[in-house]
Amino acid sequence: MNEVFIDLRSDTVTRPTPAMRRAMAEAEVGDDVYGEDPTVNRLEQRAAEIMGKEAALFVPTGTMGNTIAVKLHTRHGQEVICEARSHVFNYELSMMAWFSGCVPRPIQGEGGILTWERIRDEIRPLAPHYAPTGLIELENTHNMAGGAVYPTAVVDEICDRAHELGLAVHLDGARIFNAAAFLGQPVDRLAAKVDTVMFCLSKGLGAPAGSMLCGRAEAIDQARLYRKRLGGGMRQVGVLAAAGLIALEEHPRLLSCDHANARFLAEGLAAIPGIRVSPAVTNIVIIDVSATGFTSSELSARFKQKGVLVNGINARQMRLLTHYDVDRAACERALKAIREAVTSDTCARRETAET
Ligand code: TLP
Repeated sequence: MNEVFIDLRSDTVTRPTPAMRRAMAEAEVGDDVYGEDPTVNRLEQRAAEIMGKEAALFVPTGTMGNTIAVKLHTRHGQEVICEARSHVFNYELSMMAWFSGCVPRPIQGEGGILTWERIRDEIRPLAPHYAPTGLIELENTHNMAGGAVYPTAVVDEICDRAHELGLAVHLDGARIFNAAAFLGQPVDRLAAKVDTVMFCLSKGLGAPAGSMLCGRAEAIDQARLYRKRLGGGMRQVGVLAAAGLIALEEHPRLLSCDHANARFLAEGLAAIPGIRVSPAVTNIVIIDVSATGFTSSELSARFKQKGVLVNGINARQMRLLTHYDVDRAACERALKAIREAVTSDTCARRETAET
């Protein structure tokens, strides 16, 4: 995308930093399918250490990490409990059905956050009419709930109770480092009780590609085979792991800047007529634009004309994400452009909408 745009569509859009590019150019590599890429091995070891798990697997995408996790914990014909707006249910092309033969059992969480109370009544035993529950899946931070963060005690309780029933818990921690920055707790504490956790190097942490799936050594050995089945055996991929290592070691401490920028954006957006803002907790701001008289796709086009990229979630809602490539000055410019795009003929549009 052209340099002139301020890109708030996602935190996936960051480009590798100069340090990452240098590390990529200099990376020691080998064939990772033979386990011979020293940079990948180092990344997997560090990811496991930082996440407090026995082992980790480098996967090309978060979607592949979640897909493998669902497969690890379930059998065909089971249900996966997840939140109604979760990524695994809404944005992964039914991978849990396609690869694992499972159906989702989506449950509405309060602000995107599930509790054991909400989950408990949805757990199904094998019975003449039921598909039994195979897995509980949580998302922290919760993307479409505006970057909402799970209180760690809530995750712990879900895991404890699930384990008592012999059920595993997988955490989609695509943005778990944002949750950790918000809570002021280390990521291994947040993920202490989950059976597997996937996190993305390529979102807030800024790497060009890659995610990690972490868990028990035996599970990760099995996951390596599923990755190969999915076509994810990546050979001399130390060139990407090198950027991932920088993302993992250096970038978590920068995330609170993104959070401050998101709050700044949220406050500015709330002052624009017709825009309703959900509280910005981490780096995601969700706005309802219905009272502007424009649909979100109309606004996307208008913002783009003014140099700002924002995607709609649906006709009424839009999502803005802060990340390494947008600083405070860019947020200020974005707010100015958004205000102009919304207010230039809002009144006229509103009158039209009301008649
Ligand atoms: N999220 C992307 C889009 O797919 C919506 C984004 O722009 O936010 N879990 C969560 C919570 C995610 O937000 C995403 C990507 C994934 C998993 C999948 O990661 P990738 O894109 O690497 O497959």
